[in-house]
Amino acid sequence: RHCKLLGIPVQDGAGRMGCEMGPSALRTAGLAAAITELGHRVSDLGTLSPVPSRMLSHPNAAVHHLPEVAAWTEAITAAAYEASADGMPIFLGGDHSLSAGTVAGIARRATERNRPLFLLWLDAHPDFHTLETTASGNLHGVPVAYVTGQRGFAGYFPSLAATVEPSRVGMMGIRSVDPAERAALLPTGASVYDMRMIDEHGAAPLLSRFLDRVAAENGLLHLSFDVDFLDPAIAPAVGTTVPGGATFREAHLVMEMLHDSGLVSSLDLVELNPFLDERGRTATLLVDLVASLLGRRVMDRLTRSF
Ligand code: DIR
Ligand code: MN
Ligand code: MN
Ligand code: MN
Repeated sequence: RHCKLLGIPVQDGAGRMGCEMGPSALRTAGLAAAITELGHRVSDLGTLSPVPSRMLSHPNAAVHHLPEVAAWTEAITAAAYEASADGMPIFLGGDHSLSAGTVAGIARRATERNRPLFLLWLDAHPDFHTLETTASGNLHGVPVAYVTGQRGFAGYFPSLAATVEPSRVGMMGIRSVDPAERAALLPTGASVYDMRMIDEHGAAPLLSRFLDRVAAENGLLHLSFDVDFLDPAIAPAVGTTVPGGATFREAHLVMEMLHDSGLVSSLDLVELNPFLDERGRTATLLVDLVASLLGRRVMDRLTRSF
């Protein structure tokens, strides 16, 4: 594989500062070397810069940094489209508002290739607010609504060249959902695998079912990985920790299964806030999870059957 790293140091979509250091922390934790060791090629495309924004305000007074996030989204969409021409883009965040752009750019690419785009959202939150419903006003809470073409973004966020079919969205690790998000998500047909479902059934059968659908439709799969998918005990460096997240082994299993499927064609690593970390342990864990996604096994298996 040819992995292409692109730093996207946006932090205006989060409720506190620090995500702009995410790309640096991931590089410092050895992301490129970990990928190279697995026999893949790595190109570092560098880091996007903030772009000038125009005046923009929304009737929902809670919404903040709308001009900045809208301008970032436009620039990120173009960069993601470009990066997806070949190889596997890995977008280093930055807060989760960046996925409004990465998924939009990848969706345009998928449509041009006549491939359906599936989206796997690993997160404590569904990020399904619209500009009207967000109460925090933190725009990292809106990207899934935007890329699936929900109403209310026109005139604020860039218009989309292609949307993601909501029924092609899978979410795992969900455990903090606002009432407006729940109401809006229910009728969409998105597969929401919340923590209770992981407890009851295990992550593996839920993920298998989703991956079978991607394979059956010959789809492309974009993986969006929010640090708060993980339990805060193992991944403290995120501004919106929620107890009861994915364990170390659940997270690695998900990544290993994704590797075995061969379906993931692009990746976001988002919400890492190195200012909140304990000596880089969260960044290091993310690097190890990416290694699992790209073929490293924690336990090398002598046999696949038992
Ligand atoms: C919450 C938290 N639903 C909000 N969202 C977060 O602010 O809209 N997403 N933290 O990752
Ligand atoms: Mn500010
Ligand atoms: Mn998120
Ligand atoms: Mn989250």
